[in-house]
Amino acid sequence: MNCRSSKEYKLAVERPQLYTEGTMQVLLLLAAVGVCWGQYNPNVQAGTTSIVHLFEWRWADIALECERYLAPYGFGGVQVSPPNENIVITSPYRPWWERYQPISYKICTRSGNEDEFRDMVSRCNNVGVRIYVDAVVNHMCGSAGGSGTHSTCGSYFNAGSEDFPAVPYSGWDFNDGKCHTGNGEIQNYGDIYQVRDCRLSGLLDLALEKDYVRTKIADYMNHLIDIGVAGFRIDAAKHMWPGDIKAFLDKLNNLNTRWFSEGTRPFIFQEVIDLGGEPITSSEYFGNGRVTEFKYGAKLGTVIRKWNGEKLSYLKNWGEGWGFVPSDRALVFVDNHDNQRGHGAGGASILTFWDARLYKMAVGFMLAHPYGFTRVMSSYRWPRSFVNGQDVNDWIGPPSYSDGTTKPVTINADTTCGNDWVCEHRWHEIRNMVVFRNVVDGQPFSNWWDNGSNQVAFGRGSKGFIVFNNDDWHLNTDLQTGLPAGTYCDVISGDKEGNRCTGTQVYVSGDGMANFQISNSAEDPFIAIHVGAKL
Ligand code: AAO
Repeated sequence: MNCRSSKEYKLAVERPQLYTEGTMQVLLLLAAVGVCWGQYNPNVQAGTTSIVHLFEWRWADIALECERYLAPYGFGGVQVSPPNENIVITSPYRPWWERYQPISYKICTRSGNEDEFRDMVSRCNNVGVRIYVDAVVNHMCGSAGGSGTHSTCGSYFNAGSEDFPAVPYSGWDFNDGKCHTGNGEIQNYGDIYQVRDCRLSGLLDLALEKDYVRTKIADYMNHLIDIGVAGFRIDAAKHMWPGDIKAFLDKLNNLNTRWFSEGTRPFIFQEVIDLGGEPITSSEYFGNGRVTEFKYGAKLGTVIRKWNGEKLSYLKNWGEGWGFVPSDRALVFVDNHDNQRGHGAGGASILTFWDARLYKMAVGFMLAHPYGFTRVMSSYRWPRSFVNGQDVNDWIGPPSYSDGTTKPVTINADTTCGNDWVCEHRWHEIRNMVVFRNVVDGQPFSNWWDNGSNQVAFGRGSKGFIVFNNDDWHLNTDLQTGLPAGTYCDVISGDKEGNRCTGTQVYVSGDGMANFQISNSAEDPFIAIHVGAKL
């Protein structure tokens, strides 16, 4: 998007004499509708509205997936795993979380090298699919990381002396002096100074108040921007002062004009876990970009599981009405790479691919509802093993060969993925709801209906309508859809292929009414119709 910088807006307010009346009006209008602040805009291509997290995928596979699947089905972009060099951990053997322990900012990981990364970014951008990088910049590796060249690119480091010559960072660049807990770790999330100045799980905490550190981080991010990425997830943002984040974001370049219009700012979404109950709130980070709304998946999971007396009918005021951050500040998701395996926060209510039936309903609800910018999770399978309610295999890394290299994502004849890649984004219910969201983009939330229990329905203006039956009895009811008369193909039970429907057909009469029947024992107890799947 082309838009004036916030600096210019500030100048216009402070020194209006510099601007003509017309320009002033445009600037004030842009500011009022909030589109002038580029970092909130996902920079997806017009007509696309969601991104997918291809957790631990290789760059070569992502490039192919952009071309063969994501672009054709209208996915706007991909969040990729951290691309910078990380520590190699062998006990346990190559856990996924080693990638959250940086050793340098060289583009060199199990997902691929810099050439492969560049190739992916170009090929995805060329088909209109954006790349978002998970930026791990709060810290380097853990204090117990040892010394040597056990890193994904072979760069030497010494965790004990805080020496990372491949950046370079030395002891001066870490926060040790600022942290006042006995062991240098965060011990109490109720203390905002500990959370920002001490070590998260023993990870060496960078001194982000130093201009040198900010510059090194900005150099890394600018390198990625110049390659063509569209934005960043800021890992562990809660553990950095909002002002320090702002300081390195202010040093970032505009996006590459090969794919983005002049003056486009990188999209920023910050990982701030705010479930309430801690002094640090996500609103402190709004000035920098969007934030991850963790309440979203935690609450939606509770409702769809019908825990704590929750019912789908309570979702009528879903969104800000549930105490979430403003919609235009939210990045939302049903589960993420942490809480799908008990890391991070969200708790037991989080729905994942392991609970496929409920999960599809949750993702369907998320993609139909207008709140927030949506991210779909795409996972790999691992052998879960619970001991006292804890998955002792929560560390297991991506499908890989015995030498630790990641297995490619193979595609089966039925379009699902092989090699233990789950590919939730290819489940036809989820993929079709990504399309649904694109079709209804910009349409208001409308025609809510509920039975006071767990049967609910709502529309998106005159473009789409969705009905859920999460009760233990049959649903059979006539509802106002808001859609033009005609025969629609339910995109949950099937697909529109040419002029026929492989699933249930829904007949909308001239007054917008339609009859819906959903068995409570259906594998997918929900129906979604939209004008793009009208026969
Ligand atoms: C690994 C080992 C550690 C070892 C360390 C260093 O597991 O034993 O000490 O290496 O050698 C990932 C893994 C970590 C891994 C790390 C580095 O998850 O296990 O450590 O890589 O390899 C906090 C942060 C949040 C973070 C989350 C995991 O605030 O930023 O922990 N997520 C990101 C990434 C994540 C990554 C990192 C950060 C580090 O997404 O993949 O870690 O780069 C409360 C706080 C939350 C806090 C949780 C942590 O949550 O509010 O902010 O998240 O605690 O448990 C209820 C509450 C909720 C509470 C929750 C849990 O739900 O309502 O507020 O309980 O208590």
